[in-house]
Amino acid sequence: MTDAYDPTPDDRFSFGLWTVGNPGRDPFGAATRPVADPNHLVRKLAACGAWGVNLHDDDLVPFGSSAAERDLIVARFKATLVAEGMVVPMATTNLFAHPVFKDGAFTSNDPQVRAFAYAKTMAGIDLGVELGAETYVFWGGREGTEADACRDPRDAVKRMRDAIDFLCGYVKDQGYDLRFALEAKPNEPRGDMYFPTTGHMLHFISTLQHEEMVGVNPEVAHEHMAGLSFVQGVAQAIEAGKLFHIDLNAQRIGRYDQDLRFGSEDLKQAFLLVRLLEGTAAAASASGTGDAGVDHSRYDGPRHFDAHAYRTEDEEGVWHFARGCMRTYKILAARARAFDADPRVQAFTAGAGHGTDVLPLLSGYDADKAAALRALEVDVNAIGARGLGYERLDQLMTEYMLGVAG
Ligand code: DIG
Ligand code: MN
Ligand code: MN
Repeated sequence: MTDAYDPTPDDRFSFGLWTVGNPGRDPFGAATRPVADPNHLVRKLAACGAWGVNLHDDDLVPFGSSAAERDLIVARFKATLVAEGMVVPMATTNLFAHPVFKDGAFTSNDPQVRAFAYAKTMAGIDLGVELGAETYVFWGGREGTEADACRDPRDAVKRMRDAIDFLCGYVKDQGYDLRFALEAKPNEPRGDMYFPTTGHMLHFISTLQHEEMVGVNPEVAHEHMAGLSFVQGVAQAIEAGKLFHIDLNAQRIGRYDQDLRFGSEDLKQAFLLVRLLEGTAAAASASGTGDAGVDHSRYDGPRHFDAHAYRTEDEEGVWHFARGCMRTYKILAARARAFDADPRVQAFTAGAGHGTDVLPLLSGYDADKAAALRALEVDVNAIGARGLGYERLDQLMTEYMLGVAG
């Protein structure tokens, strides 16, 4: 039985090979599922209605493969992609599994490790571009510390900047049409990781030599681990024109990186995130507040799930997991469109209309505006006593989410 929420390639949903291929291994137990062949995963993802598949270099070409072995694997994979009508929107490098990276890759104290990480990443970039990737993600899984005295954190920042600047230079020198997306995480597997949140990454990008080709790849679970609002962080990245990719999943606060099925935990934040990404919020607020020059551009990149099935599941459970990620996203998008179409909601996003006469004074300094602002008579007591109706708005949103409104 199919319905309006069954995914199609037009939805641009993508999964990493490492997600639907996760064998259920964890720090306390062995794999509960067989390791799947990448070509099998592509066929099953296509059958689920996914559009794209992403990969780390080692997910497709086992570490240490010869050039001939690599070419054979890649040729077969490309043939499968064509046969299944699937694309590779994003690629990345595994700079965290091999013991050589145990104390970091780009931030390692050992220049030889850093050199090897550069070379492995250039090869990974070549592979990604060969497969059609337009985005290259950097997640610094081992870039961090347990023994903080091991290096000056400022050296770590400088080394990371040298690496990203160098690799941007490589992409430009090769003439690749590729952008970088930096992914933050506060901890795990390292005790503390450098660049722990998307906010840290947004500043770091502003210090790069080729900042125009570098954005962020925020992940739901990672910002939640830091106790932050993922929606607000993503909104700031969109507003800065830096949301180049996104890792969708679910997470319960105060736990290890769970990478759960999208929407399976904090449904309200998932609803607000989908509302933001799909632009239903932007459309409503752009027509409402009259904020001059505020960029509410929506996100037009892949809807990528960096998540995996529960360890309890067999392969059938994995594909229920994958379909669940995509269906929940589509259901929430439909609910958000209905919510933002509601005149009562549009009245809110249009703003109560109070005090709009002072809007021209609030941007673009000049002495006249400063004088006018200081001469302004503001009835602070009347404003302070005014009810804002947010309980009604939030309950309305809850009822749209629960499907009893609209
Ligand atoms: C983990 O959150 C990381 C790795 O899975 C990968 O490097 C990146 C790609 O989205 N996310
Ligand atoms: Mn991720
Ligand atoms: Mn994660």
